[in-house]
Amino acid sequence: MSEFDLVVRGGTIVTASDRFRADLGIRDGRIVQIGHDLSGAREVLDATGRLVLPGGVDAHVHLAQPTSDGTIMADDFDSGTRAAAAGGSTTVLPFALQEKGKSLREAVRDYHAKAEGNCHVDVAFHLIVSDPTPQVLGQELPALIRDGYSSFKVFMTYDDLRLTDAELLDVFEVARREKALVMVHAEGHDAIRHITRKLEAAGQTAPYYHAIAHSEIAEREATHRAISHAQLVDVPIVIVHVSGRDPMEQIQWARKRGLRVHAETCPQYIALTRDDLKGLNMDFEGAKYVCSPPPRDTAAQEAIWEGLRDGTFDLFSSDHAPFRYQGEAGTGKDNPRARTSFKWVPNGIPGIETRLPILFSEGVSKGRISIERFVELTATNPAKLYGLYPRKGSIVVGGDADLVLWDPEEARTITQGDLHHGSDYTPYEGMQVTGWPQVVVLKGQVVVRNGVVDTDARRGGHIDRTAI
Ligand code: DUC
Ligand code: ZN
Ligand code: ZN
Repeated sequence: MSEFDLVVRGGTIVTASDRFRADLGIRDGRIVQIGHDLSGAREVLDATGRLVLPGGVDAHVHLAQPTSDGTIMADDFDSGTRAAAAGGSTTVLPFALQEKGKSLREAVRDYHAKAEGNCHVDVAFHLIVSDPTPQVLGQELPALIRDGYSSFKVFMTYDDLRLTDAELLDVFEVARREKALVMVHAEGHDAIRHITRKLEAAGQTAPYYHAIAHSEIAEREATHRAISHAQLVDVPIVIVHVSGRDPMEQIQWARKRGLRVHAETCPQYIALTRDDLKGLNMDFEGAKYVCSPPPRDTAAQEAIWEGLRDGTFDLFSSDHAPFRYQGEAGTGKDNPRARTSFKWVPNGIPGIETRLPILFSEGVSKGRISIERFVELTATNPAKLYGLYPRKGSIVVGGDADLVLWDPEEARTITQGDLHHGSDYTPYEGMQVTGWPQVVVLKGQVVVRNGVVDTDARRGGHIDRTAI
């Protein structure tokens, strides 16, 4: 009998703290040895000239999520997790969303049914709490947290999702008692609505004006308000999808006071600007870039890089929220109502497959961050923060053998035709990147080889966070 099922030989292993040459011995889906000249394997992967990274952990993705206006998300678990694998992520955390008036427990049950048997990588669900009724606060949420759904998102904007300040404080209290982590979408609803009304009155309804309505000031104000509420209750929070310097400064302010405030940013805030929402001469093509918060300007991008370097950010997630541009019968971004005002354009852009190549290329290849920091932001920290470490997020004996053999020299031009997601476009079309995942291993099994996904395999599944 072979000692190992798989040996990964001759690569440079990178973790959040170290970079070294070694072989990896894998048995029963786990790393069992890190050493030199390992032999006795059923299969050997030659990693010469490759970086061997922990599989990416994408802690913020939306798959098959219901929307209030009937727009259909472009990815279900099959296509979304296939795209994740192709882009080097072996664990993703999507959201089980409670629709207003409905049960949170039911939402989790439905979401499991959607995921079951359809995952190409491992998944763990965050919750979205949109209707904190006494039943949800008193029973469903505490019970779900104890069952391992230990992180949930709340919104400070959107008519169908937002919580009032009083409700935010109530859910923060539950999180503190049950030791859950709250992710906050911090944008001030009334400020956005106020600007939107003025823009619409002036006939400024093209997609570009989404970026004006969703002002960074509204993001800054809401970030501070969320932090203040969390301070009052004494609960840790994550401010998700931070877009620029103003909200970053609020997070730095909180940290200086010893508050437990974590922060996440995303590819769109280093690779896009609000000018992308202009499309071609302020036409509707700009809808392809509509997401919230929107990308800002080049100064904001520089601020984000500072935060990625200096530790302000813990997490670099995709915020993959995929819609088709041209969906059938009004189900895409380009639909008749969206043409009447930016406020009806479905919010979100695809990015699950391009997250790692964009940060690697713009960050590591261009010398802005180290490869160790890349691993920390994209795999280790998300695994630690969301209760998946050390099984996920690093390369350790006993951990899952989730690995990426990364070619740091591969030059690619990102283009829709090469991607695996369900959207009919990528906002990064034409972007040149250096560095791409070549082989991806999930629990000791090769799921991507030479960039080609084993589409039949579906070796992923839901991770029970109580069992880590
Ligand atoms: N928030 C997200 O996290 N993703 C997409 C849209 C949004 O508002
Ligand atoms: Zn959000
Ligand atoms: Zn999101």
